Amino acid sequence: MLLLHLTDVDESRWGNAYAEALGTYPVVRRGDDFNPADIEYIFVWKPKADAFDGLTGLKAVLSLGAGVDALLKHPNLPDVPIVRFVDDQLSQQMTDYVVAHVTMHHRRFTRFAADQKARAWRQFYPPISSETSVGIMGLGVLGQDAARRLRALDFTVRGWSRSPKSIEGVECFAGPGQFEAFLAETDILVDLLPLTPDTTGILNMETFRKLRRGRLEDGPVIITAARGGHQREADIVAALQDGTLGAASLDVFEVEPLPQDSPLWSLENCFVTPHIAAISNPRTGVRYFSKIISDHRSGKPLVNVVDRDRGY
Ligand code: NDP
Ligand code: OXD
Repeated sequence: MLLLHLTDVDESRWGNAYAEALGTYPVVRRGDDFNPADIEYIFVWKPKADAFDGLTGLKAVLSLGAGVDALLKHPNLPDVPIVRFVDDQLSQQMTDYVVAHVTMHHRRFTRFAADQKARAWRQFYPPISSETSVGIMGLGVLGQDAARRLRALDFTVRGWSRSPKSIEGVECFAGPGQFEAFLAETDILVDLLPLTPDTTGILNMETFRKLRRGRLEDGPVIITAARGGHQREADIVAALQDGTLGAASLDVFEVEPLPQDSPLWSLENCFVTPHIAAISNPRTGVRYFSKIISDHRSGKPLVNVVDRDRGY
């Protein structure tokens, strides 16, 4: 039996789609009449404190989110495998967001938008894409997809991960020891890391000061679309004001929704979007998790299982 436990999401839409996809395999929601001991799989997003109570027959937790940082902090998380969401459409959406913001910043849209508002005719020419380097923090499912598409647009692409990688056309760096070298020739920094103790607060003034200066007029750029816990927003504001950063695009924030009094809302060189870079799609999501359930029930191993020690 599959139990759905989704907060802030249209649970009935997912429930109906699961019922259709899983056929005779029962799907239940909170409030339905069922025996908790019969639940084999639970599909969650922002589970409440009692979400796992009585689930003595549980075989796996299925996470609607690709990021599992909040789930891993659940005080009653059972000791069963956690499967996270991995989906081509999710990757495509994220890459669409990254490409849109990289190309905007490369062509200095924040500067031209400000000039237009001021009716100022100020010509300047950005470097060509091949002379502009995009550094991607996180070379996992999302980071590698973004890297591929940025390469196709002729940007110089660099990437940083925990373990060493070899990706065609991408200069790869790994671990804390190579972080400075990775930053040193990066003009546009894209954050696609998971939130773990090691990555918390990594987007801070010290990091920004290590980015390459002189290639992009006005200074280097950051694009964050992973987790707000990575960023020190007071440092981002200061860096955008003192020129350490030329511009930023932020999709995630330390506190969401972004508080009304945040200075980020009104900085001319900052794009703010409300955590919309990529959203899990019920159609492809149900197809993905239904296959995982069916395969697992027929004896195949689970895929995309979270490593709890690594934290992602
Ligand atoms: P993956 O687990 O596939 O990839 C994570 C990458 O980060 C890996 O390359 C990993 O290195 C690297 N990494 C992890 N820790 C470190 C570290 N300490 N130092 C350097 N590199 C590190 O994740 P995804 O690509 O699927 O997703 C990334 C994140 O994006 C999610 O965790 C989620 O928080 C966020 N997200 C945001 C969305 C939004 O709408 N804003 C939507 C979907 C996801 P290695 O390869 O060596 O393991
Ligand atoms: C996710 C998200 O992790 O939507 O999937 O942020």
